[in-house]
Amino acid sequence: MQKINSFLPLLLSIPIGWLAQNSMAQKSPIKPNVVFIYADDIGYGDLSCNGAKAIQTPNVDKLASQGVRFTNMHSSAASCTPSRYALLTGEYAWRKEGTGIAAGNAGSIIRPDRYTLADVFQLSGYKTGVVGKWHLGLGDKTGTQDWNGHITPGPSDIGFDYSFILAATGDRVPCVYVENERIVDLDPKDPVYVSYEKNFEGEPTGKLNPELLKMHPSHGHDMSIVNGISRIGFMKGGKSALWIDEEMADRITSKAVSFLEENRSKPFFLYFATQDVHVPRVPHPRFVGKSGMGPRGDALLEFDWSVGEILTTLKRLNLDQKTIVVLSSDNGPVVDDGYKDQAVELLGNHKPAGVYRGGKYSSFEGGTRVPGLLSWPGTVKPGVSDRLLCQIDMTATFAAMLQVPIPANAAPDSENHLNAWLNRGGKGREYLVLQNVQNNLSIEDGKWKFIAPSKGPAIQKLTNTEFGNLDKDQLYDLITDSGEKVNLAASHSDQVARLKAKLQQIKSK
Ligand code: NG6
Ligand code: CA
Repeated sequence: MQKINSFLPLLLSIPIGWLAQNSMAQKSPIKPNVVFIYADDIGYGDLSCNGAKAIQTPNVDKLASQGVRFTNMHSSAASCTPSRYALLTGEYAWRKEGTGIAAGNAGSIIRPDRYTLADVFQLSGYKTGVVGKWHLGLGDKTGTQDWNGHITPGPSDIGFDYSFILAATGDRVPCVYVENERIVDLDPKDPVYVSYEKNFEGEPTGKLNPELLKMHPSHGHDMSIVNGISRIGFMKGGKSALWIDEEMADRITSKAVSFLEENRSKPFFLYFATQDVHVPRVPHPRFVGKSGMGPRGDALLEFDWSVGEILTTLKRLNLDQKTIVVLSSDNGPVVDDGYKDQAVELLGNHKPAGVYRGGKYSSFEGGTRVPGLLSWPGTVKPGVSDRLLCQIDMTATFAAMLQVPIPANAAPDSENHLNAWLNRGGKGREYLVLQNVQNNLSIEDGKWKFIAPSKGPAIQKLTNTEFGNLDKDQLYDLITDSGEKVNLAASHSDQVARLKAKLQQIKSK
């Protein structure tokens, strides 16, 4: 209620004409449930529905065959925090300071006054929940949170009725679950302390105590040790609350399933963000060795299992025809992201980004062209769609579906592409701006992709990732050269000039 009140002035600023026109369009919108499954670091080519041969993802494939498989779906950025920021706010993250990869003790990046994707649903009478990886900061200010109390602001201030989250990532402290903004299973006599500056006296680290590790870092990740794995950042205490990586998929999937069960009789929106297949990749023993590709492949099987649990639950609750399931990933794939988990050695011929160049962190397509699936059995026609789509549009698209106006100045970069998302016509996006990990921008427009010149490094040696940076203009024809191998900037200066100007105009909007 408080939230509705806080948006009233904004809603009142919507022109009367708009309201009249749109309320006449359809009196009461249908309110399907929406489950958004957001994978972490899963590449376009990691799923068998997208052509992977070395790995089989039957549950994801089932979702693909009962719905629409998008071949040109993008995350807004090639890393996690900016993609999630854009997903929830409908604003390109490069417009906003402080939206780079967040530390585990970052303060809330999306402040309570922001209108979000979750608000679209909550203000339409949905029950809203987020389960899994958050990585958008918690609490008021970086480094000042009291982790032992109510860590606020948090998801409940930006539209989520329920939350069960990892504050940041699996490889960052604090390694605890946070439910409705309080650490789960915390013993008040053993409080949690977190620092991203210095270690706590007497606490072992991966750097100084490698003998305590069951998985060793390949780069970074050599600070506090939790469950035999050293992480980014230092923490102390909270022994009874520390997560066990091997149980994480079970734990968050069962929370997601409970959310579906508890809200079966009202419309709900569930944002289910898996930790798979981000590092550290430590799947449950029942998946270990099953892919033949080591922990990264096994974590892909675990992800597929989680998807299966969601689909089975919807079916069991008789909700499958009433529920839209969307599946995507926050950025492209990376093989060695900081732990010696044999991902490189056991990769074989598998191509995590499929035919695309680059991967996580990159301006090339591998950075942001990610899996995209949507199913709504009985309503959405199954098929394959090559429309240019982006997760940033979910706010405007679902607002259109629910016929709710978006407050003035909210979700400035989010576009309504409901027809394309529901596979009933619609052209999709005309253009899309993307950012790599150094915030270098590129723009896709029809068949063209222009990557702005950058003095940033071409390659990150540690992860063996191409960033897509070059100190000259880059122009690729994505239809004839989806692998972005031939830079056409010199021979197509007209297109370069046009896209440069367009990018400039969007930036100054
Ligand atoms: C990097 C980490 C990487 C991963 C990434 C964030 C090091 C050396 N590398 O800084 O392991 O955590 O941040 O990934 O620390 S993301 O998917 O959440 O954006
Ligand atoms: Ca990620």
